[in-house]
Amino acid sequence: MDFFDRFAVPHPSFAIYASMVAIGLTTIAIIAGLTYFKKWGYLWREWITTVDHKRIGIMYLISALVMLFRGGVDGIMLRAQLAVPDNTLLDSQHYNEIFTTHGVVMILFMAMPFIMFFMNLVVPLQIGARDVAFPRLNALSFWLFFMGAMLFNISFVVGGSPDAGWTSYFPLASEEFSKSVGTNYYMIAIQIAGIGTLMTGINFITTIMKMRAPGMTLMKMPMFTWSALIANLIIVFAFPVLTVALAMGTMDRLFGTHFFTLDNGGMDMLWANLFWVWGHPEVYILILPAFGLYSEIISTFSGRNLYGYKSMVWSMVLISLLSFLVWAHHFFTMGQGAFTNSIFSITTMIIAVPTGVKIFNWLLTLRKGKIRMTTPMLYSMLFIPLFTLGGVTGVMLAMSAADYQYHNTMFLVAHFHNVIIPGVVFAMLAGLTYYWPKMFGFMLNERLGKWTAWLLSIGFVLAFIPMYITGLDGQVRRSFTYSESTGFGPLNMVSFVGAGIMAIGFVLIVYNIYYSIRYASRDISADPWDARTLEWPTHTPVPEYNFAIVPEVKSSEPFWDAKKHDHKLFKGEIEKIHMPNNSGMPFLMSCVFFVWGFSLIFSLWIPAIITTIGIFIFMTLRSFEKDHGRYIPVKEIEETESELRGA
Ligand code: HEM
Ligand SMILES: [Cu+2]
Repeated sequence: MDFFDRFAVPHPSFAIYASMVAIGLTTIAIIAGLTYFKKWGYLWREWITTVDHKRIGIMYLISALVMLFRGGVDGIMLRAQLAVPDNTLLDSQHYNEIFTTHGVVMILFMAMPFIMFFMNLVVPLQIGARDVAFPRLNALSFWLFFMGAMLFNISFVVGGSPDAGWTSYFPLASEEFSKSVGTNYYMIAIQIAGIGTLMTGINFITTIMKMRAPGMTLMKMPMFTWSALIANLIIVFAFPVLTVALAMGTMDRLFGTHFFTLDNGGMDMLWANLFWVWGHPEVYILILPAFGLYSEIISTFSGRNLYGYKSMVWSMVLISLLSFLVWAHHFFTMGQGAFTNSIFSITTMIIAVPTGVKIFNWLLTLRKGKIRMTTPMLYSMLFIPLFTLGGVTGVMLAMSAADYQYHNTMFLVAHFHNVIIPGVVFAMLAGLTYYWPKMFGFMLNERLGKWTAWLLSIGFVLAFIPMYITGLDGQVRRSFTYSESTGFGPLNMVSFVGAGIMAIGFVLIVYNIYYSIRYASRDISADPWDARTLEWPTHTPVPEYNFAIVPEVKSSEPFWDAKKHDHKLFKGEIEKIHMPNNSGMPFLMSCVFFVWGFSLIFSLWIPAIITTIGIFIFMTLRSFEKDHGRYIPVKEIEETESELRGA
């Protein structure tokens, strides 16, 4: 019995049991459906074993959308609990668990895969490449991310959720104060997903440096590719820190080491430092690709090239360097002294300068543009003022002396949602609408899309602006309730209504997908937006090999030049194309990682040792494997091409 006790939920409630039943029923329904429609083979051949960057991208997208809803439900529950004073909907333990999983899911399992989706889908196409540098590694990255996400998501029904915040500060996160296995899930699930991310970083840096089409010098790369390159450089410098911190945290929890404890030579501030040396750059890994997307969208729908290309690039380079020099602004009040605080105050504020440069470049692009107000453009227009507000409150937080007032209040919660929702989430939805026709051959409905953009914006303002006020008045974050006498009640009710409006917006996205699948015209060209870069002259759907003939590039907007000046993008003859073979190994190896992670979380040592050996066996097998891919013959390419042209 003792053995099974560990898997039980330590602090159960009706909602958790209901979720268990729902998860069980959904799983059975999916398995039954796949069996009934005989789709197992298709799923295995076309998706699970795929090494095609476009399909891997779509799998990232599906994961991100599912996680958006998981994290969103968490967010609504938090707001519902705070809607009225002295509410008893959730108790303190559940509130702790929910803000922790909300934060982790939103940042690591929703926003990250969304960014990975865009990088996978867009970068190879934009640089005129046929694939990424290491296609099989790319599949392994995805499956490791996926298994990490799944492992994290079963925590609340098997053994208990983490409850020490998404920052998991020690000593709170130590064995002593977080007794359930929840924080083990945090340490190990993020570890597995993080290894995948690190490999993506290496893969895409190599891809962008080595596989650009002839003529595409660095300073002729499209802006999204630039942003992806810089984000991946940040990944390669930041993620190893996370890997090490999580490994140390795991050892503290499982093996009784004392890296982060308060006795035996441990140092809790070491965790805070390591966490934020990764954590601050992490938010730039999210925001820079978002900036890249906005740049593509704003120049396309303004009908002109991006203003200040070079300053756009240099501002991103500068932001990436500065992102590593500001981490201590996350603990101004933890006693590091006035001099240290001043230094980090200043470095933080300097980031506003390159960011401001970008905002002005977008505005100047718009100024002389012929604007087409499509859904992606509407998101971009809403982004500029809303994001600027978030930037301004960021500078307020950067003043270390003033931070003693804001610290750990709702002001901070308002600030970072203010940056991340208009900055990152809007960019993702804009980019999703923009690239949807390239992926699936039909457009999302524009009317529903614009409704969504407005609902999300209005909901956002109602949900988060009141938090600035209650925060300045002293409402603390991560607290499950407050008393009537504080007077925070009415503003929190407004917040709850705003969160509800946002929820309607998110549901509308799903409805839009459903509606467009049913009713949207399939008769669209490969270039429905009249766009400017190399992803658009490809056929829709994009064939496996992307480009039958590799394009030749003369500027950062080769497709636009080709359309306006009658340049020929694709010169030369079709030749046989080398492509990698599918492989089940990345998936199977990731499954072993999943079991390995699960065993460690529950201290099941024998399976942990067996799976560790298993992982090394997979690596050994791979290194002896002789698979050199295959060639697609010219005849097959010609057939595919003429079929796609005809369609
Ligand atoms: C959809 C609407 C959303 C709502 C209603 C919402 C609501 C909340 C609330 C009420 C809290 C504060 C809990 C507390 O401190 O008492 C919170 C924390 C947080 N949220 Fe959101 N959120 C939303 C979207 C997002 C998104 C899109 C992200 C990131 C991509 C995000 C990331 C976070 C993080 C990192 C925390 C901090 C968790 C912690 O304190 O450990 N949220 N959210
Ligand atoms: Cu920071």
